[in-house]
Amino acid sequence: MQALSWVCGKKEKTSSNIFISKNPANFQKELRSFAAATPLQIREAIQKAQKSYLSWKQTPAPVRANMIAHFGELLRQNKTELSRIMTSEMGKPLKEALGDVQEAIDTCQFFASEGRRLYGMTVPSEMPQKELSTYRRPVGVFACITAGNFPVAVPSWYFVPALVCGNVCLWKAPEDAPLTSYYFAKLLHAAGCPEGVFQVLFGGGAGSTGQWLVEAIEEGGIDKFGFTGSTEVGRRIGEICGRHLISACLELGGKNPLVVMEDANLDLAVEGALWSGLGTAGQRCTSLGNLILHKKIKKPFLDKLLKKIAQIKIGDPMNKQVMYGPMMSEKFMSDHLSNLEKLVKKHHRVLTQGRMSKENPWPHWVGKRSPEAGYFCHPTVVDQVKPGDEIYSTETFGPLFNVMTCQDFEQAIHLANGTGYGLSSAIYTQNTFYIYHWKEKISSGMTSINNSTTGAEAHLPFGGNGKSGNGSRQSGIWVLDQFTRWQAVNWDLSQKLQLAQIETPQIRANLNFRIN
Ligand code: UN1
Repeated sequence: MQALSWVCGKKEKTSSNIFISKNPANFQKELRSFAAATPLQIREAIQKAQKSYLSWKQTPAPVRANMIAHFGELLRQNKTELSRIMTSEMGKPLKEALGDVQEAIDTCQFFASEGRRLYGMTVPSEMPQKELSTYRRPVGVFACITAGNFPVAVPSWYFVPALVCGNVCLWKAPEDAPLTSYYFAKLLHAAGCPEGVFQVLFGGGAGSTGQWLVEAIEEGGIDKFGFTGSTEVGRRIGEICGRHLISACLELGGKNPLVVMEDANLDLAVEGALWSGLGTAGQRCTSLGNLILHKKIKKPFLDKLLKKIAQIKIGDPMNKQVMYGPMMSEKFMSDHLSNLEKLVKKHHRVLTQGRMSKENPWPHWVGKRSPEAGYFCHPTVVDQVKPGDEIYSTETFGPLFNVMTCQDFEQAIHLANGTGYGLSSAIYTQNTFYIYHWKEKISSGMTSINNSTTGAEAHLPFGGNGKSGNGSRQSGIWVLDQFTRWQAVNWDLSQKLQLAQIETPQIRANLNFRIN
């Protein structure tokens, strides 16, 4: 197998820093080996990006956006192949992988026309013969680290608007999905994006390319940083960016609540909880963390939900019937298993848990191989969780969610807001009083009413509060503020020195004007 390294747009055949992309449903199957970018290669990539910026920012925005329209079209043409690569590389079911690519196509469609807007404003001046206007200007070199769970949609949320706005991009692609990332970059270049304008760096996180890219912020040359991943790492990136006056776009963890009130449509809420909790094997930042059930419906609701869970099919992610496939990698599986050991206490009631095996089988396993060939884990529901429990406020990122009981609406809000995170949330109810107050009082950046915590649409602002981020938002028109800076222009045509905020005769004359 040949190592694939693609730094600064060129392939290098050898490197001492090799890592291998494996199929998590069958880890004997090695997909491709990759060479991790070194600190020196990162430096070279930053220099190349700086050079490329000079011409890319001069390229008219509608021309830049045409390239994105073309990229969207190539994604559409390659949707099935790219989705299949994604599924075999990071294990999400094929139908979800198709949805992941579709999200990127939708993002391209949205921003392809934004290149013809990127509106500024004209503003009236307080002086005669003077024009005031505002322009969105690109920020410069944008470096970004994304996670493997959304290997096409999430990078598109960053890079599509960043490129339309005139920035140049350096991407540390996820260690768990390098082949998918390689394909993404190939399509972007095939769409006409110059190589220096969009560069990919392969490698790991701590102690590897990701860490070195963050350290490169200290050397100058990076103007903007994006990160999707854990709160712990995001906080460190935010600190470094803060020291260098670089604004970071941080999309971090979640402990997302889903509340079911006493008047809810229970069957609908069961579907929502199931999908929020176990879709993508719980490996979404928007996955369900705490299921908060009103005491009046707790028992019938949980009975229905557990019955449904007992019937789900788990296994080969290429099979259309599976609810979820393997964990993304051995690391994600072992983190999940150690969470179970660390966080589940004696007073909790737990439905099935652990890694799937011959000794610990799942009754509705789907697949030709045995589950031990991959990183498959049981669904875990932890009941009787209390606000003081560590598991209540710790992100677990696996097929696991908690169950809590609330006495009334006020307590539901209190439990929903109490974890310190604030990414996504959901409530199931028909009561307009509850809905009105929920929208106002829930502290998360995104909330759903009678829908799941996951699956935000591609053109609404995506992002969180508290430990879920630094207030930055992606997607839709809101992300433009991440990738542009406002420039204010004063254009004086009067051939006089007209001054604002100084009492010149002209200003006095204006101030003295009275309506009799
Ligand atoms: C993530 O897990 O980082 O709303 C992103 C959702 C998806 C995106 C998740 N559209 O669940």
